[in-house]
Amino acid sequence: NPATSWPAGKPAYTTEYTEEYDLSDPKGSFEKVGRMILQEMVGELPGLYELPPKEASWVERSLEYNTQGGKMNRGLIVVETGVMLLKHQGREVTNADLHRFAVLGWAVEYLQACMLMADDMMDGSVTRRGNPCWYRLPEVGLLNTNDFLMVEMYVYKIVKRHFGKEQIFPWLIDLLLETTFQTECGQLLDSICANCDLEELTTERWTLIVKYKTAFYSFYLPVALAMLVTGVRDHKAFDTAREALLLMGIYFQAQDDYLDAFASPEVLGKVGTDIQDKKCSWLFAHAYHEQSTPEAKAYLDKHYGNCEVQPGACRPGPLNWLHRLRAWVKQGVFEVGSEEEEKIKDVYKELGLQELFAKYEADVEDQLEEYKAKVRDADLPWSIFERFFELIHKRKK
Ligand code: GPP
Ligand code: MG
Ligand code: MG
Ligand code: MG
Repeated sequence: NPATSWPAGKPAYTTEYTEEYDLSDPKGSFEKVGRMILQEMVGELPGLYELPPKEASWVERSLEYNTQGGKMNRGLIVVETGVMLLKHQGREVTNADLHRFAVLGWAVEYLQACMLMADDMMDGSVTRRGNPCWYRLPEVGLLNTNDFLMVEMYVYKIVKRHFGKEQIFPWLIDLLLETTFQTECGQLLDSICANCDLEELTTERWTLIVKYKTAFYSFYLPVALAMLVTGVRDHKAFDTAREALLLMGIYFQAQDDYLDAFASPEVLGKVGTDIQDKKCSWLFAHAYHEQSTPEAKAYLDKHYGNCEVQPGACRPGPLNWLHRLRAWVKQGVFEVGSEEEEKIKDVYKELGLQELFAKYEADVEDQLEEYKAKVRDADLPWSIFERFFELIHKRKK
């Protein structure tokens, strides 16, 4: 591209992979590719972007902090899916194939990282992956906005570096852009809840929110990338995969909402904010609209999204409690939220939402079974969906 090939050395491509990708150590191999990508990306900054050492180190630290240390499910599933598809097509799986899948996996991980950096600021969250949220660090603050925008652009730089010379490049970019926009639509639906009446926070709205804010990028995207890069071109295959994956993605966010209230922050690596933030969560929508009693409704009307924040409680607040936060994270100790927040969790329990969730979970399992035949009919290996579901089914974090 004559418009962007400046300065000399740009664009830089990687097309050969000398390291061996060891499938018997899926996480270790995937992480290795992650290190390589991080070095490639940071390595360009002084030469191609004239960034002095301090700023280049800032970017490096931000990438380390925000893109590493997650469960990497989304990224790993690209590799697994790619392998299953090649085998299904009767093709050999080469070392280059594995690296290419992993690179796309990291593109998804970077996209996820930038979403979380933005989301934590919007949700006023405190911790992420067991550490303080990046924007909560005193030296970061609002600079987080630029940092997450940079991580977002790294998604495209990674894909360009490794796929820029290939025919499929525009399709990969299109899929990533489209998915990002879908996620932003979901985040809008999610955020506007703060300005809604509780009456409007229905289970229908919940489904719409989570389909867009979570399911497309977390479930459809990794599989669709692997499909594109292994040469799948049939519309029906993408449509069938999308349907089944959105079902799983919606269930995944139901779990996220459930864990927000009922999992311990030590295990989850983050402190729940949904009640305080007046989110249209799975729990709230069902508590208020499906299972409600007049007393429960009255309590929610009074306190949902409107809890008293205790001084020293693990909530957004003045920066001075950052020291305490760091200490808590170190010791694995978290204070609980306000009394009202805890009471709302009791209301959820009294309304039988834990049992209802178990029932919903069983329903999802049954519904997914119904996709088996459709998936085979679309000439896709069922193992992709089975494996993805196995990763998230009954998860505790
Ligand atoms: C998860 O919601 C949704 C996202 C991370 C998408 C964010 C989208 C943007 C366009 C920024 P959540 O707030 O329930 O996740 P968590 O519980 O992990 O904070
Ligand atoms: Mg959040
Ligand atoms: Mg959010
Ligand atoms: Mg959540």
